[in-house]
Amino acid sequence: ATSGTAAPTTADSAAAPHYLSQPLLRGIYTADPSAHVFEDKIYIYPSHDIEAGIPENDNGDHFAMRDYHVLSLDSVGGKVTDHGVALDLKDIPWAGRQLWAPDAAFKNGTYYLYFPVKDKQDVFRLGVATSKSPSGPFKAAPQPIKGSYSIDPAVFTDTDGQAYLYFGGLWGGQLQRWKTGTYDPKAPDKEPAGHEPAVGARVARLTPGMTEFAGPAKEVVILDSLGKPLKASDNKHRFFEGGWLHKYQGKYYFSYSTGDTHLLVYATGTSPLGPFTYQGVVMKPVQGWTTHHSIVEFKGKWYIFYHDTQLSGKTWLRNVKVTELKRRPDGSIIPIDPAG
Ligand code: FUB
Repeated sequence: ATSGTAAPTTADSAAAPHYLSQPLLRGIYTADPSAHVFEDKIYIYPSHDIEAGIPENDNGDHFAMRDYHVLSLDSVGGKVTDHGVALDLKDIPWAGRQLWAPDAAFKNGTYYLYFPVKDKQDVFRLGVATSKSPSGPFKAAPQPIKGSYSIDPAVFTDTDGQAYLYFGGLWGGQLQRWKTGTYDPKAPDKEPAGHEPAVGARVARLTPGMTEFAGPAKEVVILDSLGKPLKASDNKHRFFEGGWLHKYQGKYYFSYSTGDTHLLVYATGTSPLGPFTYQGVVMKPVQGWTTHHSIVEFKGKWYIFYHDTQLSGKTWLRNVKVTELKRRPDGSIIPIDPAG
């Protein structure tokens, strides 16, 4: 089902010969999978890709998604359940167009869905919606989160209970237009000149109520091995979009897409607010322009959820996948070759 409130459907992915490299779902196109363990299952919060008939461009206008479906897995390798429409564009009072990559969190009996969508002035903002169930349906707050902008929200809740919202994406994600802290519609569509500092993702602490920023968002700084902030020209290492934070053995791992160089990479630090020092590649290029990922621990193993375009061959009709994430004894991530 692609619209309306679909009844849950299941696909027996266990039947696929190479589960860990096959699309998790075939009935609809899904991308940008944010995975979390809730109620002893893996819940995936993906984008729901559709053929909108809009010509392809670098601003991503053809990614004109209109709703979200939540997926769940009892086990990695088991059945994938599509819980149907969890939130529809028409039910978000302030939204204009383009429901892009969401994420979710849980606190005190409530599930929170964070999502980017362009407002009626065509500026990306982040919204929040709530539900008593991890699969929704979610009810959107009447206004975007104050102080939020750009795309790709990702929530990390630290062991002390403090939640952080990471966000931002270049080019069509509009992050380069927020250099001064206010939206500059005349700023370039792409990036600053190469000698200028790279544009960083943003991070904000969430209030205990989870629906607001506790203070202004700050830039996530990525340093090179000499301790210098990355430059905009360093497009094999600099942040582009799709940030994700996980903690492993007390260290904070900030991973992200490099966009036009098609990599997933990571940097580590001692605080969730950064700075982070660049470490290496998480995943080599997939089929498609780029991928978007999440990293989650489930029953003693670590997994990376990501997408490619295996089912359609079109960059805007993607399918989510999962594979195991392996590390060396020092905690460093062993790069994954999705073709290998
Ligand atoms: O799905 C739309 C956009 O494509 C996401 O927000 C980006 O991360 C990229 O995957």
